[in-house]
Amino acid sequence: MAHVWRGIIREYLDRLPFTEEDRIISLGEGGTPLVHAPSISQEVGADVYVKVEGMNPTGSFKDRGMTSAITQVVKDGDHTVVCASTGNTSASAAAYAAHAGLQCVVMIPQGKIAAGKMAQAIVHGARLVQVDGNFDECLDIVRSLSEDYPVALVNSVNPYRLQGQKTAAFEIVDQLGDAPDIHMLPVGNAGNISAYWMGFAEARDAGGATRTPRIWGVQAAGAAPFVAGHPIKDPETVATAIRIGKPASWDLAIAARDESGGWIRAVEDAAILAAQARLAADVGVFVEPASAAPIAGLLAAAAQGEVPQGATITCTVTGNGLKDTATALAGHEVEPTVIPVDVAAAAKVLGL
Ligand code: AN7
Repeated sequence: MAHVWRGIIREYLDRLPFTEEDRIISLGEGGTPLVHAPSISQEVGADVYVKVEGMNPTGSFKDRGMTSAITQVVKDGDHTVVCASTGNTSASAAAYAAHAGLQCVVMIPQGKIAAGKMAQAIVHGARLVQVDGNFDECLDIVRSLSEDYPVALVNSVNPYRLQGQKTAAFEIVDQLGDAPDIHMLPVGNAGNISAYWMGFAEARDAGGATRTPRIWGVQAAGAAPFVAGHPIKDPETVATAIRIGKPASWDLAIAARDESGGWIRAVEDAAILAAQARLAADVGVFVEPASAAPIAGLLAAAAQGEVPQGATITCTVTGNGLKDTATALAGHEVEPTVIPVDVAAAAKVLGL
């Protein structure tokens, strides 16, 4: 019988803080493809794969952390969850809360989240509050709310989020048969880089992997606190998902960078958009802008001769391009040709 994927908690139950007795809140997340990228591999002189996290139920990697966070909320008997979000966390929290029968409150920076993500929060029935401020300020509000009121915080400062998200590293080890030489991913609030490092380290300690990869994190130039070495006040980037200036998991991300022998660098918005187009055209994977940052960072590192030749490099592409079609189409002339219902006219317009 074909193996049917049962979601990350059931698949990795022995490596997560849950048991068979728990009521597991799952939408079947995880089990995402690791897709080889031949033309990018050739350009950089390494074997490059993308871990396509946009294939998750709500279209981003957040679902891995949300199945575990919401499962714990249910276990604790709480009824309302709250989060701040640049869009994907709110979409995921709204969906998992709906599935569990919980209330969900989301705080988003006004005017700065992609339309698809906004639609998800709305259709899943979340109480949407727009804040005249940025993500960092939204996070300050929900942290205080969760301290003073009976609402459970499901941002990645909730340790159950990182527990779920670390399973992506387990999958990469399972898919490759060992850890890669280098793992790359975008860095915003820095939960995911922390979770991957935990996952790769656990995979090595448990014997599934013989080593840990170097972690190369990539930020947008206008929102690069790790590159600056301190929080920044007014982050700005076309990649709204990572428009974050004061990452919550600061120390864990620095540890991931340094213990792995890696780095965190920045790329310009233009390079992010070019990498997004390249992934769509060359690999057949449509990602949102933030997710293209690691590819832009990889191409930049290769141009400077810093990619070890023949290395195996995995890149997490974190979210689905369908969430933000406006940004993807902004540089395109969209002028569909209209023809009558006629084969000859179709052949003519196609130059056949
Ligand atoms: C597509 O949804 O912070 O460094 O509120 O949506 O773990 O924050 C999203 C982050 C990368 C950065 N790629 O991950 C939110 C939010 C995409 C994202 C990141 C996000 P972290």
